[in-house]
Amino acid sequence: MANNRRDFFRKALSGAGAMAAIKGPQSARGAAAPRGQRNNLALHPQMTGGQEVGLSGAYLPVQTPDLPDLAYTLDNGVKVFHLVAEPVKRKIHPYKTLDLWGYNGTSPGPTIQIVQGDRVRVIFDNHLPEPSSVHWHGFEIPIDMDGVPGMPGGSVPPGQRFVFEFTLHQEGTFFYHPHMAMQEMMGMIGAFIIHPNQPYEPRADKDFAIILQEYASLPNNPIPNTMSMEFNWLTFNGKAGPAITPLIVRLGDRVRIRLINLGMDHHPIHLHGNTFSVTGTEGGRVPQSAWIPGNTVLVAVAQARDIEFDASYPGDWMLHCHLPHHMMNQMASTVGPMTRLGRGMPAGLGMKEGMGMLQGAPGAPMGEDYGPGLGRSLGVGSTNDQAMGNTPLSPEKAESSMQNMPGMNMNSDISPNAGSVPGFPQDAYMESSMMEMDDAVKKPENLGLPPGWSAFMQGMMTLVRVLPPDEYEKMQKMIQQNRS
Ligand SMILES: [Cu+2]
Repeated sequence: MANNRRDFFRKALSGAGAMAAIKGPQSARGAAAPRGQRNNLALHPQMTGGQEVGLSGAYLPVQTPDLPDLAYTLDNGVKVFHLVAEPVKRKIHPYKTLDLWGYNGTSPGPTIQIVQGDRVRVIFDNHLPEPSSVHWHGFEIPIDMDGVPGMPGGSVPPGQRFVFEFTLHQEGTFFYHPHMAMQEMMGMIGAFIIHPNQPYEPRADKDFAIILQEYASLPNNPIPNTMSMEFNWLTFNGKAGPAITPLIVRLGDRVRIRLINLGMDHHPIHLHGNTFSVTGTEGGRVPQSAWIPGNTVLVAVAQARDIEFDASYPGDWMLHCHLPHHMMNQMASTVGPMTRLGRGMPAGLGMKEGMGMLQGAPGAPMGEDYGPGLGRSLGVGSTNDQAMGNTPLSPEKAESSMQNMPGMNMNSDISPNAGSVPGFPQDAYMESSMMEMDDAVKKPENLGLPPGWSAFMQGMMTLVRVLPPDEYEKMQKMIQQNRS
């Protein structure tokens, strides 16, 4: 049914009908929502680069790469949003689709954008099979609108509706999520941007939002293990590198990136080749006198951090979490027969071993006794009895997929006795994660990157592409064509 609805809206959005269905000022932003999404198309006041204005007129809309905005209607000056919690399939990578929970057909949920001082009504429908809620993280609103269990709207039964309404006097980078921890780990979060009614100085030309998430999902299993303490898929806006759409900016632009974290880990987000200032937190704008320069900002769980910089240096600059395990995809134990012999091993261990706490248990900790199961499960379900490998591909397929990759050719770059060297493989992930997939992630935003680039982008990793004006204009044209 969801698919039918999506098809309907996709068709509708290609014509003029959809525009009439959504009230509010029109802008070029109307074409910017990803294709194939539901009616999340939001319209923003007309804006142009370099102008960031508050209530007096237009504002610079935040772009949330790979995610749509949530549309609103106006009811006597109140901005009315309709938020639906529901199960969602999310293709986080060309070769990995997860069964997540999210909102309005996407996970993370769509971005909500309003202006400081707005009165907002959110009609919340729970289409999940268990109670859910919406908590407005950081909002200074009446406690009966806080969306926590015990309060109205804090535990909305399946199939039920609750209507939130409040006036927002704050500005900054906020987010919404259920006040149910395991639902958060199934993907349920969305960005909530409150634009200031007096523009920030200096004004930004580009404004992006990125939500940081993590999932534990072994090969061939689409359902994240929300009890895991070890995550092997790390995402920006619900995509893992190289599937994350790069941030496209024009040389000379002032760029703001809003980073939002809701998961089990903290993420030190690092930008190459540029020094930025931390200009905002989950509490709003930081006064300029308190800005901190840096190239890495730690975004702790439940925090937001805004960074800003002038894009003065042309090039494709990496933006990524610097935790080594967060720059990888499909991480799995790289020791023992689970990886090397192709037949796999049972991965399920009991609570003690599965959580990585051996506490004097007999056997070889990283060998066949425990290696494959460490940190992966609670010893329930099929992983307990079935042998499973760590790689989605056979060694032969993995090898052929990277035959032409410099540094990744098994025949020339891996020593013949590699399989018998303890600890192998480490950076030669030739049987699992590191594969060239340029064609699978082809889109205008990736044009001009060197062949094989996709093999080196994994986990929480993307590019800030600082393009000279002529290249920038060309790419924007192609992006628009691709969307229309
Ligand atoms: Cu990280």
